[in-house]
Amino acid sequence: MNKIAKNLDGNGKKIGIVLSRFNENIGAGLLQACEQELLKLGVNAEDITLATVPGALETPLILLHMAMTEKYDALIALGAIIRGETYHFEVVSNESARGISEVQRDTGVPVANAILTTENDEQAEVRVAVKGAEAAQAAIEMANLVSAL
Ligand code: INI
Repeated sequence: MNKIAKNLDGNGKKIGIVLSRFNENIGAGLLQACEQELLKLGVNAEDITLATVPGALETPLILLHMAMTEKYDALIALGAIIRGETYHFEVVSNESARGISEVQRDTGVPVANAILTTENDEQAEVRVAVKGAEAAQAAIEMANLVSAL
């Protein structure tokens, strides 16, 4: 059997990040954790491109445009959708997640989804560091896996 090993080496990888500004403090924490992890995995700072959008619903469109440039090995979506702050929580959560999945399926560019969906700010705050770092790891692992196939 030819087994492809998990590879978290980010050296030379080009990463695009789309950050929703809607819950700005949570977004800032996710971005910090994500960027720190990308650098730790060997990604060069100049190979990371950040675009910000008003809310999670705008994220898939910008991911799609980034994917279509063919400049990125993987993309990362960051943001937070907090039930207590929206009467249309389900619409924003479901549509943004569906759109993000469609981008990776339709373009073949891996997209790590770290748009938090939580009941309240406190739940989001405790997940920020872990989710930001996990998104970075998922992006690098998937980029390497795609190029190893
Ligand atoms: N966008 C978010 O990223 N998080 C939210 O919690 C949120 N709430 O609460 O509604 C949210 N809504 C905005 C939405 O993503 C769009 O920006 C808006 O509908 C304009 O298209």
